[in-house]
Amino acid sequence: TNYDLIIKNGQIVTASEVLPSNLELGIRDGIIVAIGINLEISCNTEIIDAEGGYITPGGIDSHVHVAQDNAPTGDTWETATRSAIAGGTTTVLAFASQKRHEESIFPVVTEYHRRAGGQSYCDYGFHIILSHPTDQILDEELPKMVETEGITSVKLYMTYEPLKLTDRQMLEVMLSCRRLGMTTMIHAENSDMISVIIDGLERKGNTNPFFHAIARPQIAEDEASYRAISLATLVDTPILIVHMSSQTAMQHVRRAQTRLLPIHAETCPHYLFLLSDMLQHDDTHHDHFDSAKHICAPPLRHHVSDLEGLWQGLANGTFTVWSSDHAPHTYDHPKGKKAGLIDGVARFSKVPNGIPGVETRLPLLFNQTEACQPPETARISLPQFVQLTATNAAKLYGLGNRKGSIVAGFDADLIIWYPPGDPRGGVDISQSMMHHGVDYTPFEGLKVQNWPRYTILRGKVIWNRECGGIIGEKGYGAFLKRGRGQLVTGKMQQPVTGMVANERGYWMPGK
Ligand code: DUC
Ligand code: ZN
Ligand code: ZN
Repeated sequence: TNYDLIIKNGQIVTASEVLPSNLELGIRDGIIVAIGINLEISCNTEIIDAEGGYITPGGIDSHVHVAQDNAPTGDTWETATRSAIAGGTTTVLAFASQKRHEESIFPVVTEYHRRAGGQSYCDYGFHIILSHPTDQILDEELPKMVETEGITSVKLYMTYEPLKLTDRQMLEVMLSCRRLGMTTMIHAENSDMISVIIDGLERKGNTNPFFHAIARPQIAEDEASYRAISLATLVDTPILIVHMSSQTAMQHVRRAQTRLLPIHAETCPHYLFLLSDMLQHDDTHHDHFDSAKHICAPPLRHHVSDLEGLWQGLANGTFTVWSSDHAPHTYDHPKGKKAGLIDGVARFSKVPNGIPGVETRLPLLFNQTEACQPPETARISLPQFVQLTATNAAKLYGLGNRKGSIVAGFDADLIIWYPPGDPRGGVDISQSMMHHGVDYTPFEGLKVQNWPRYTILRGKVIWNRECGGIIGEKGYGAFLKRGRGQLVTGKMQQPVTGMVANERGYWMPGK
């Protein structure tokens, strides 16, 4: 046996185990081919000594926005994926977004392929945002997308005028996804509640960035989340509610899971580490509008207890995935965040939503495990970290046969962390160390005790923090044709009384 690369002296972490450090990883042709003791070294074997550091699967960030039409500033595929690998992420799933007037989704996907092609440092795939789900798209095009493109997930919006679907449309999409084994992602906020509040705030001149958080209260997320779960239950379709920010909404998911419904949830670093005081006017800032840097939807919540509730959900398994919702907008640009500064007057409703975070996603969570904390303050275990950042996303989105775990036969996508307690791993997060294309990080000043030392994609070191930084090549990242998600089919519930499946798999009112 010949290995191209052997990694030794590391503690391999999978979704279920932390393995002893005498186990070595043998890699050939970009694939993990052996996990064993004293692997045979040949003259062309490269060796990396992990020095006792943990080795985790390369991160899969299943929710990033890159070069979408609604974001004229911010990242290109080059800058976003450069940022991803510097933070340990080896696969991103981004969005190809259909606009209302577009009658076919094939040109949409072609265009997003054009934007990403040859530009990516990491592997990537697309979800399709459906804003105009015609019968033609649902019946003819989606099946082709699954077969020819390996695009096996859609995202639906319940809010935002240009994107939002009616309940009926959501049901129709869910039925198609159910039939095709696609994963349905849902942005759950009640659109009318939010627009009524925004109009009222604007009439009173309450337009500073802080009012963004007032305009999108928890009840709007709570109601829409419960409605999404109800719709999914009616048609017996698995869903994933994206970027959940509040405990009350999360509890609907928890209750549904207790009933064995296939309801999945995602949360993101900003909802666990940041509060709405970041949106407050702050006199120490030179620039009083810079709280707009923290405008995202759902918004940052108000209380530490809100954060605590979400930490519980991560620890008790309510959340399936931890994604960044990387949505980069340049702050100091008239089409970026400052689109909300009109003749010197702040207008929160004109600020593009979203914050960058693809680079900081993994270190922020790793810092909450026993690798960085004493057992009494660790929020989650190392295997849970692996589940939330890689394994579950791979399974949910149809990559579970090749990515998301450290096992023989899988792609050698890996992070090697600094040895626990090694001061070289400690980082004060700041914009100056970021690799993205935007001019700020919302996590400025947060400290973490460890940072990816090496990022490895299909056996190649693409990030070496001490020696060269970004050493991968633009264009090495490949488009991933995905299979059907594994977590979307598993546990099907009995349909609501009175519904029977017809031969196409539709649940219809029975006799
Ligand atoms: N909210 C969204 O709905 N999308 C992108 C970013 C954000 O904050
Ligand atoms: Zn969203
Ligand atoms: Zn998003």
